[in-house]
Amino acid sequence: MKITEIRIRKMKMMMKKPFTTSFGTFQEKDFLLLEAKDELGNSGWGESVAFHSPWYSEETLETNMHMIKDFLVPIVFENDIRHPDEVSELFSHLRKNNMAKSTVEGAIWDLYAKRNKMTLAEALGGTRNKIEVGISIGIHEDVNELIDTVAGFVEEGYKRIKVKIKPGYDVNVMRELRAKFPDVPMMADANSAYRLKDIDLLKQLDEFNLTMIEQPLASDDIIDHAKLQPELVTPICLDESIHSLEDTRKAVELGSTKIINIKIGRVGGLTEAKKIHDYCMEQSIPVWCGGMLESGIGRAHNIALTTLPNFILPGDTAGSSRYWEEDVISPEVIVEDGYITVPEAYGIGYSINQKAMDKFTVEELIFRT
Ligand code: OSB
Ligand code: MG
Repeated sequence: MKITEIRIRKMKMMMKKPFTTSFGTFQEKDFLLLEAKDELGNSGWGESVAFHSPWYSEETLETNMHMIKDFLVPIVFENDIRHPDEVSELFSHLRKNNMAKSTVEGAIWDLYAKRNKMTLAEALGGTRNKIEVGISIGIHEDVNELIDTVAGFVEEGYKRIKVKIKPGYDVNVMRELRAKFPDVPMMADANSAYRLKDIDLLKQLDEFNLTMIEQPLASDDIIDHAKLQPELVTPICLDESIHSLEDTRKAVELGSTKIINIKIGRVGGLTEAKKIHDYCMEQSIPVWCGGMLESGIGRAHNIALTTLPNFILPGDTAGSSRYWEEDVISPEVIVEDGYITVPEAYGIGYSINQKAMDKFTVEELIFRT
């Protein structure tokens, strides 16, 4: 297939409510969407999960723009791509910048699936027609407000509750939550807010029967996590530390992690995500799909990936209405009883809500061969 046109949209969407992690608060979401078109008039969409600021990783919307415009688009235009698995290969001589690479690769996966009249889930080898979902809840300084928020999402049917923690907002908060919700599957995400010296505090979390603790230590660490894991009953799940199949293998071999959070953008695209999934399945390491507060485009990619068989834990792919008054896709992503039904239309399976898409577009760049 020949890619003949690429359009990049700079987007700005307002979140319904601010979302706070140990590294910062999101309210306005600035990000990129990318549309790739082929010589037959098919079109595919990808989303950059890079944020406005380098909080979660070093990539930003602007570094992604630079990478895509100056390096990735020329490569895609110069090559005849037979299968989307070739894209990460074509990008492999360029270091890191995984979220930028994933944006382009994601659009090509969608395009490929549409061109071949299959769903993205089918193109990836997915086996489910509905996926089980959990929800990630940001830091609420008022614990009673947090409890009300959790109660609302439990009521809506979400299958597991993840809460963000940070130093000073951890054992105390989890104790109150566990007392209120004794049977709800629960986990905590520290987003790298602790160090090995906090081991006594982290051990106290074992009391609450958490499904896992996500990324307690440094964002680039696998060594200290390997020292921490044997001291805890609670399984560690790595998020920020995992950028590739190789990172996954090393973390698993060292015993740094018992569960992997796969984020398509963080690992450089769906092809690498699938490799990590397959390796973890062989190693009996469960995986789940993380979230980056995506619009409907990124959400649709996450849903398709989650149809693979080793996604056995509920992920963070909540419904559109959890984040947005109006999403850029139609229909929006709907969660019923803790499940999302995988769409049956070709490619990502959702249409573009053109009115919303245009309303939230700040700038559009067009590249043609
Ligand atoms: O660590 O998983 C994370 C949001 C922004 C940055 C990092 C993370 C998150 C979330 C929210 O936990 C996931 C979502 O609802 O999309
Ligand atoms: Mg996380």
